[in-house]
Amino acid sequence: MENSLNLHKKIKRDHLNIMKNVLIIGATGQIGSELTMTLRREYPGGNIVAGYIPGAEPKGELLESGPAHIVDITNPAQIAEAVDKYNVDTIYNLAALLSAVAESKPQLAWKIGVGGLYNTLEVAREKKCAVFTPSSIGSFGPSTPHEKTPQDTIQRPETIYGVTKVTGEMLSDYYARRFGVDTRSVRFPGLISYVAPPGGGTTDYAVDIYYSAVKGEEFKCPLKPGTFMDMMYMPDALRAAVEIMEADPSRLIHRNSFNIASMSFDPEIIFNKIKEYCPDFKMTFELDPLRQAIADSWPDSLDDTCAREEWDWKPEFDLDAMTRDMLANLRVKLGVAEKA
Ligand code: AKB
Repeated sequence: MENSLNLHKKIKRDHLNIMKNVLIIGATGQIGSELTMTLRREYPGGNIVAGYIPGAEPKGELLESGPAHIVDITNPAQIAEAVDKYNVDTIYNLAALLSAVAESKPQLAWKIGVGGLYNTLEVAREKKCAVFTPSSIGSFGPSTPHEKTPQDTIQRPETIYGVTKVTGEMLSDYYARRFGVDTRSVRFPGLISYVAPPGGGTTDYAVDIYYSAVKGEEFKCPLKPGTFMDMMYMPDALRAAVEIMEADPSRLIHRNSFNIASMSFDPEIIFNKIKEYCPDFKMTFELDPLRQAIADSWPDSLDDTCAREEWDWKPEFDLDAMTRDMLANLRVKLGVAEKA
């Protein structure tokens, strides 16, 4: 298991001389802010454009290390303008409302998740771009087999987030079949990172718990013991997003969207793991009924055999490696010294 700082060395280096011009829509969000920097390291000769909406402007390194352009995904002209200006060949579409927040704004969730994807695919069709749009464990529902959920199975989610994700998978496959647009995707588990906060997901607790541990605060867990979900450390998720877009297309039987997995745990398992390194850490339960209902409807764990077979997907981080890296990096970020 490796330190996340080595991430950029770990993505397959046989693609070093690939020249890519990439537009990241939603570049200042939880995934986008790190993916944009990863892509700038991966494709140093290309235009790696941070697409953002007013009010969520890129700052610091993200702003200084490459071009940025206003791209509201609900405005197709803005997507087309950025693609033309920077000669973009690949679009990473990361615009979405996460599962819990989407339930309070279902119309907006659809407008961004499905309307925005349609706009992106239409620009991609006209201008011949490849498109990555993440799906999620949220694309499954209560009638899906919950353990080792297969790649191809029942997808009848009961959240608006899940409905937009399944629609997105199908629309992306349609554009690949019907128009030859190179659409590819992975189903992300809950993503854990010390860089940018998630904001509005069902799996957010697995990030918040590390902040509480480092700050020396008691953690109030919104989900009950026994609530298992797939989770992944951000460096693995970023590598997956790059590797699927670089995969040999002749090997891909699936496109939208691949199950990927690295670890599955419930609140007590992650708490006990953190406690190994922070012995005074305490957790109580203060349930959030909305998040609990959503989590109960999602799989406990995914089977990612197809991703392993079709493009050699393999995670690097398990719960222990992630916990050590999260705690070390959060201590630096929050300026907290490790207890002797
Ligand atoms: C959420 O909880 O909504 C997301 C997801 C699993 O897609 N993190």
